[in-house]
Amino acid sequence: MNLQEIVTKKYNRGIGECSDAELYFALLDMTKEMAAGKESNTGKKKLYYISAEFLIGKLLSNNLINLGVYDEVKELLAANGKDICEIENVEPEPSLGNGGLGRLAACFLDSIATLGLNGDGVGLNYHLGLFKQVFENNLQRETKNPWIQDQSWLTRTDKSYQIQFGGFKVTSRLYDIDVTGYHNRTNKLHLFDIETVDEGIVGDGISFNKEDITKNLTLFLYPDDSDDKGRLLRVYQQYFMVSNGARLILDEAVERGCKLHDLADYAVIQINDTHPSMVIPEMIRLLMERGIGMDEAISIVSKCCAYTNHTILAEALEKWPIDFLEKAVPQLMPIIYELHNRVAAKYEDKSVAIIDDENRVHMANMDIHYGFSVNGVAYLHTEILKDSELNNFYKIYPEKFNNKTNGITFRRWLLHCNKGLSALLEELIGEGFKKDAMELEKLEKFADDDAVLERLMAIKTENKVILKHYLKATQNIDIDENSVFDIQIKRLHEYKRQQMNALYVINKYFEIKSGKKPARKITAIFGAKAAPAYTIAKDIIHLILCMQQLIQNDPEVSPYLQVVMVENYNVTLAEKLIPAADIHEQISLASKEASGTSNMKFMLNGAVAIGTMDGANVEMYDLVGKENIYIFGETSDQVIEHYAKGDYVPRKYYEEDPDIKRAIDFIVSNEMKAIGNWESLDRLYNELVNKDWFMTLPDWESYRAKKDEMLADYEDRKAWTKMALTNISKAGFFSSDRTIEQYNKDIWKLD
Ligand code: 26W
Repeated sequence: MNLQEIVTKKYNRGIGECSDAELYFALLDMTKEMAAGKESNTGKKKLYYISAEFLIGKLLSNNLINLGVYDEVKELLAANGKDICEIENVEPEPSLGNGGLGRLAACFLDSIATLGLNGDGVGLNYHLGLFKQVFENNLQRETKNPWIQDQSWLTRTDKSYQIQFGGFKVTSRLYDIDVTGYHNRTNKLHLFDIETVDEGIVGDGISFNKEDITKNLTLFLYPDDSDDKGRLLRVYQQYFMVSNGARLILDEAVERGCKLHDLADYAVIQINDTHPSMVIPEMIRLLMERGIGMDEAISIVSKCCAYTNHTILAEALEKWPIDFLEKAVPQLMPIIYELHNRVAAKYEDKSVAIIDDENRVHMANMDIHYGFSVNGVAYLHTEILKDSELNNFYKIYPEKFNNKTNGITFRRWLLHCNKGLSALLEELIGEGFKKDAMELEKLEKFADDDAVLERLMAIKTENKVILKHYLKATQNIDIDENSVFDIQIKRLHEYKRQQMNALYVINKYFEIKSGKKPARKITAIFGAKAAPAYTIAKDIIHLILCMQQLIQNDPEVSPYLQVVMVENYNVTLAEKLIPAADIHEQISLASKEASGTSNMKFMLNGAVAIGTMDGANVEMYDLVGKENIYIFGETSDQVIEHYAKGDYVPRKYYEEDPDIKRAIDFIVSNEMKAIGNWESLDRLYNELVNKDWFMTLPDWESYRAKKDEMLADYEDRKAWTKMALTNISKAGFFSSDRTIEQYNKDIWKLD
């Protein structure tokens, strides 16, 4: 049925007489119906991408684009006096992810379907998602983020399993979301849930009884893991996810004619970080339940499972205490012991053991021994894994290690979020780039075409105005489109160094006060959520929000500098912020950011990066050349050496560089203490002067100099726009279609 028919049937009215919400639900029905009509689930071998996060973003526009009807629907709505953008605003954003890892999973699903590959996602249906961030008194507060409505993208299926935990059982229910490929097939995102989940147990903010598993299991993504109860709940969630996933995989394989002995010909499982690692022992257990011997079960599963590592931060590599596993999933322990014993019998080296001397199970170690592939997510990251973090494993299994540099889907991060730029590109280089991203290189021949540069500039300004109106309407923030937009959006983490950017802002504040005014107003925009128990990260948010208030109220400074921290940064906001950026900040401490993916989105949208030689910035640098990116700071080798020698002393920088001292002292100044929380500001001050684990201070001077250089260069508007054009033209490599082709060729080998 077309939209008109659906609207008539559903509401017995014309399109023009419907509310935006009614039209959204009608479009939801239409899209689901169209998606159902597409090919899916063909091929003998199937990929299962198991992930605790799928940060899918709003789906309406993207589905309309991928189904090839966006323009048609937009025009039909317009002819009836309706604005498709207003209808998009009605859609709640599913908050099923946290950061890059979850968004990557969503981009991958889009590319898998677009390339026509047989592969589905498997995850959990968190009712309240990741928390919603609200600011109060310049502090982050967490509240729940309900997103599921009576009518939604979720389709209830009749799949249901009994999942056994230590001492009790739960019944699962599978919900599916269609994943529409761009002008191609439809795959599925399978989200498991339990029917006894009870949103009513949530009290203030995001507090709830963490021990009431049958009621809380699928309430939140990453419930606060600062205490044992929260961590134990995560084990329950992870097991629930993988046990359901493994059963689904077996059921589907058998349906396709698999005899279980040949499971590896029917299924390949990509383990997205360690959160789904229990799928290995669980799959072994299920195969044994079905009559396969231990040796063979281990061998089969080892041929099915591949592991992706997304971090080298030791604290993010999960290690579950045996006590937790004994309590939550006792049936897995005999298998985990067996897997451990086999490794221990072969390798004396304790660093490759599965169970350590403190009785903790190292999930990544299990993945590496009992999977056939281990990949990092950018060239540098994989090199660091091989050379240092996982070197002992690399020496045992060199053939398992491979790199798959991350990518992003251009459907969402260009066609959907930047319609002006997409239209210009189509006019200049044809439509080919939509399917073959490398065709963007054709743009390079316009690098000296003044008319094209003018139009690129105009599109950027238009996007800045769109952002301005959006922030005004949604957060009551006023920004000036004639200022330079300098944007840093990502999870709040010390290694990403939002604090360094904040110190730059403080320094600029002092410069302006002393009469050294920038050529043009700078708008420093931040967006970030801090994990609820990550105190210093919350302190950094507090600092930024206090600076925002302080500068806004200072008539001497506010004409030249503005700080904006957007509330509840999410995919929807990213879609507005990225097309509007002039400068993007990719300033992690070299060696710490596995890849980064916002860097790719900004590049594609014609922003210029300031960054360290870290993650995918390294490949970006290789692609655009040193003239088109602003690189500063120590190299990963230098940083790794500091850690090895333990020779970094922040206080030395604080005492020797008067600008650094002035900026850090300002954190605890009377001006700041008049508006801020003393405890938080003092803690952050002490952290920077005495610890600074992620080495902000050594890079600070080169960062300041590089950004000043960049801001000066911005004033040559033509030369700057030429840089933007080059960035766009070289962004093709970062299409997730390329990434997925590589996964398929090297790891999945789907037919
Ligand atoms: C302990 C549980 C845990 C640990 C870390 C949950 C979630 C995380 C992160 C949010 C994981 C994450 O998002 N990593 C990011 O993955 C991206 C995709 O590969 C990379 O681009 C980023 O560099 C990496 O930080």
